[in-house]
Amino acid sequence: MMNSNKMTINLALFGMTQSGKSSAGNIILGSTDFHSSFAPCSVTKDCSLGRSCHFHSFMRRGGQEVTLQVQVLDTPGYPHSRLSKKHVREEVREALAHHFGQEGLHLALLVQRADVPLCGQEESSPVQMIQELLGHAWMNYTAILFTHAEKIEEAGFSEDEYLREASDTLLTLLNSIQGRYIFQYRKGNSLSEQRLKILERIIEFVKENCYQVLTFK
Ligand SMILES: Nc1nc2c(ncn2[C@@H]2O[C@H](COP(=O)(O)OP(=O)(O)O)[C@@H](O)[C@H]2O)c(=O)[nH]1
Ligand SMILES: [Mg+2]
Repeated sequence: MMNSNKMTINLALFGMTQSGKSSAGNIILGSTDFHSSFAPCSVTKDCSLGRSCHFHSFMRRGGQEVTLQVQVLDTPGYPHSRLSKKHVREEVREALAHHFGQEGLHLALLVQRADVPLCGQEESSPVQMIQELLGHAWMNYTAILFTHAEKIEEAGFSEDEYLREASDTLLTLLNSIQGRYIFQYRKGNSLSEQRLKILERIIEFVKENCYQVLTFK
């Protein structure tokens, strides 16, 4: 949503349980709104919306400084250890309609652990959940956020080498989403530096998409 000098970017997080969705949401928002912890099973059953503070003069548009606010929808992991696919899908569908029904969604982030190879496109993949919820235009509104990216460095790979040697499933997916990906490192950089780098990439994708949104009834 955009009025003269304020812009709200709406994001939704998808991915498997323990992929780092809530933690990524907290980094993006600069908050601890979402509960994030190690757990041997799926904990989150409900969607929840978090809002960032206003970032003044974060970007310029049409010669004007724009104040940016980011809204992030955190969702239950899928596959879920307690809830059926149908249950999770309907929960997320309602939340998307409730929070972004009119304003629209700018970007869905598929949160994927960098140290867990993405394998075949099975029935139970979070990618399929995104396709079912976003519809045929999903490819234009999806990016991958790789968490645990520090493991890539620890293994002595560069980002490019990692992507070159990635599974065919991942390469095909990246190809369909026009190479939109972000690496999230938990090392060295302060949280605000991490947030800035991730936000800059997100804005880049949203701009490339001409600020278009996907609306939900
Ligand atoms: N080392 C590392 N740990 C992470 C990263 N992202 C998340 N975690 C940890 O992984 C666990 C699960 O994260 P959480 O955000 O709750 O996952 P969710 O189930 O997808 O919401 C937590 O203990 C996080 O601290 C990351 O990039 N690197
Ligand atoms: Mg979570």
